[in-house]
Formats: sequence, structure tokens, C-alpha cells
Amino acid sequence: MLIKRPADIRSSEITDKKLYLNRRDFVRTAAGTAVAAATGVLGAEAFLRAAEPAVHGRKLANVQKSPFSTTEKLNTWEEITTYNNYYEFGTDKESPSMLSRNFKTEPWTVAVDGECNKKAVYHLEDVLKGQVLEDRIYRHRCVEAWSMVIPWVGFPLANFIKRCEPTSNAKFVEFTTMYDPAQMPGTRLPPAFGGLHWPYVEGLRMDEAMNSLAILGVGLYGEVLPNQDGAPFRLVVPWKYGFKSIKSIVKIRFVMKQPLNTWQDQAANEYGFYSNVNPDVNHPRWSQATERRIGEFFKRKTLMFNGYGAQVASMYAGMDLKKNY
Ligand SMILES: Nc1nc2c(c(=O)[nH]1)N[C@H]1C(S)=C(S)[C@@H](COP(=O)(O)O)O[C@H]1N2
Ligand SMILES: [Mo]
Repeated sequence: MLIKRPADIRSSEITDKKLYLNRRDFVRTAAGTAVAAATGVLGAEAFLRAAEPAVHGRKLANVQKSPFSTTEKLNTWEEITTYNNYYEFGTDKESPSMLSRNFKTEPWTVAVDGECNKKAVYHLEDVLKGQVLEDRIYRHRCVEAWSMVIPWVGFPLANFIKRCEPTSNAKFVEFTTMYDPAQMPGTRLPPAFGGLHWPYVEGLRMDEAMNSLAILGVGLYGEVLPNQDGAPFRLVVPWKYGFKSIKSIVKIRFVMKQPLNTWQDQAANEYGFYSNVNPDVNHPRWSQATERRIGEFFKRKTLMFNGYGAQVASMYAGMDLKKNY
């Protein structure tokens, strides 16, 4: 995600991961005071050490295959765990792999609130109880015009929503990420250094949340989620830009009004509520027509709804997707 960029960067270069607050470039080009400030906040580790793939975690048992999986070539464990967007652990792609290592994800609770009958604070084990875990190999398209293919493990969000018994007033679902400055150095960054308004919030319209493609992800490559990928559980909505797939969820709230999601709040001219992948609606500062699959050299054409139109396009029939971006 890119909020600011130096005026001399051409938009065609925007997707180059080295350009935005990358440790090396940052150290090379930023004023000394900025480096000192950010080093103080994020820790010298963020600048001195290289990204490290996640150590392997617990295997998840009885994972079923999903008919919704793509057969495209998977991105590697190393790619998926060293190239992350997770601003709570730094604004560049490598920091989350380094700075989230000691993030505590057990025990974990999630508060269910708002327009539903089963308001409660649930232990994650109870959220998972009775859920059939599935392998869901999905394309993952970031608004910064890169993509990956990720073998998630998760279960349909709809299954959990039904258990919460939303009332007829529930028109949207709002999700909130953990906010813990003691554990999340990125949340201590002032906005001038890329910090966001915390906590990170995302939302889906009720029918989107109930769509069978939307899952709560608890793992990847058959193992529990690494911290940098949103442990212990996160949303995965593959027809939308990556930022909709909120990580480390601590609250799920059923609401009547469309939630103000973090990136819209941050830059309403650049990010909307729907954020469906759409090659015809460019970001104001760069094109969405193509994408770079991490690990590939040539760019690919971006597909409408990230290639998931057959499952999701009908939800937007009659909507102007250029206005509702
Ligand atoms: N809480 C939180 N969730 C987040 C983000 C974030 O910064 N904070 N970044 C989003 C963005 S922009 C993307 S592309 C995906 C990246 O997921 P991945 O690192 O598992 O590939 O996470 C999304 N979820
Ligand atoms: Mo993203």
C-alpha cells in the first residue's frame, strides 16, 4: 500500500518493491533524523537484518480440498512469508517477517457484537469448533499491482456468521484488527512515517460476507498461519484488493451502515469501500490493468474480479463499478 511517494518516482515504477520505504533505500535516501526516528520506533532490527521466511508451525489436521481452488503455480512459502503488507509491523514488505516474530497469538479471543443474537467474546478454539477446514488456493491481488497464488487453509466466513445469528438490521459486517502498540511497533509510527489511524478496520456488505468464496483463514500450506500473514486468523476475500483481507481479527460487528474502512479513511480519493479488483478502474497514481506475479518477470493482465466473476459478479449487477470502486 502506498500513501505518499517522492515526486520523482514515475508511476510505472510504483510496483517495484524496493521503492517504498524499503529498508535499504530508506536508509540511503531519507534524512538522518527520519532514520533515527523510525529506527527508534521499529528497532534497529528492521533496518539491519534481512527478511526471514517464517519458521514452520503446527500442521492442521483433516484439511479438505476445495473445488474453488485455482490450479495455477503456487508462490513459495518463502515468498508468502517475506513479502507482506501488515502496517502494524512496518510499512515495507520485509518488516512484518522480522518484527512480528514474537507476536503473541495464544490465547486469542474475538468479540462478536452489534446486530446479532449471539453477542459474546469467543475463544478462537470455539470459533473453530465444528468447522471443516479446507485448502483454498486463491489468487491474491494487491492494489499495488502485484499478485501471488496462496494455498490458504480456512473455512467459509458464512458458517461463522450464521452461528452469530445476525438480525435483519445487519446490512454490513465490520472487522477490527488487534491494536497493541507494545507488540506492534508499526502502530507507534506517526502518520508522517506511514502510520495509519489504528486499529485497522475493514468491512463487507452482508451478501459479500456470505459469499462462499469469503473465508476466515487460519493457515497456509497446511500449517497454522505465520504471524506475518495474519495469525491467528484473518479474512480472505480473493475478488477484492488485498487490503480488504484484514489480519489478526479481534472483533466482528454486525452493523446497519457501511463501515469506514481504514484505507478509505486514510485516502478516500484513492480507496473505496468495495475495492473489487477491476482492470478498468485505475488507482489515481497507477494503472490496475496489469500486475506482477511475485516470482515472474513479465506482467500479466489483471482479470475483472481477479478472475472470480462467475462466483461474485451477480452481487454487483446494476451497480456502477467505476463509481463504487
Ligand atoms: N491488519 C492489517 N491487515 C492487512 C494489512 C495491514 O496492513 N494490516 N494489509 C493488507 C494488504 S494491503 C494486503 S495486500 C494483505 C497482504 O496479505 P499477506 O501479507 O498475507 O499477503 O493484507 C491486508 N490486511
Ligand atoms: Mo495490498
